[in-house]
Amino acid sequence: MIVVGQTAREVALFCSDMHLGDHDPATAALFLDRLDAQAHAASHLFLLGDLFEAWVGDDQPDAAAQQLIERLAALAASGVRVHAMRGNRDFLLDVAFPMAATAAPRPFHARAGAVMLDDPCTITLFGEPVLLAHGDAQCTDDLDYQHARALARTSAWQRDFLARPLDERLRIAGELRGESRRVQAERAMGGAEPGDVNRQAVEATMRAAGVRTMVHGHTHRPACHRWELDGVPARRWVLPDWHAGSAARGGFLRVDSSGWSTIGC
Ligand SMILES: [Mn+2]
Repeated sequence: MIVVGQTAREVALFCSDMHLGDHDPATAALFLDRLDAQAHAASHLFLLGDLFEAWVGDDQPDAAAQQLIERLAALAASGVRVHAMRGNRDFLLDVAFPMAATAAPRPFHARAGAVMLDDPCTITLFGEPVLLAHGDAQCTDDLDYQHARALARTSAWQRDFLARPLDERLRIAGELRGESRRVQAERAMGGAEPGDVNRQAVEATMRAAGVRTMVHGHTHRPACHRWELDGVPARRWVLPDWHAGSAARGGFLRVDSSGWSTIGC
């Protein structure tokens, strides 16, 4: 169990959905700049999925990814405890290749000095159990997505995919992204909102974990929702996604001994 707050000086920073990659150097620069400004004061950093726009395996060739990995490794070396969770776009992050270790790329966690987190997982934050998740597993209204997610999380699917040459994996991922953009465009043109979490799925996940506070990303709808779960006050913090530009967005959730706060980009 990860415990933050054993001393009053500890500080946890949460973020997600940076979607970094060579397609968008401005957002990579924005995130790395804001990370530099905040992380030096943190004892624990939690990256809750979709760090990367696409991830075909730990040999993903993006220079932006390499920059983030180097920055995380430097933070880890300076004493910040770095944790990373897989999202729906980078669900192959730190997944072992089905080949001899000498032929496989060096795993993400070893390069970044990070500890990988299960989705969901519970940590203790200043004495309170808090559930961390990416958030896509709770979007249960989208049955097509949940079916695809379940398939791509099987070890058989992952072994088959990672056994393919890098060029082929990149080509397949490009085709899948095209498909995702097409579906998003169709949804947008139909006026429908992008998917959000399902309330019953959130409550079931929180009940199973025995928590009254949850932190997740994925939906790109930053907020702190407060309600009563089984008669007890509950909170659900949703992290923002990151995007550079004239209406730049992004930000961190910061927790220290004095409480919870958001830091915009
Ligand atoms: Mn996501």
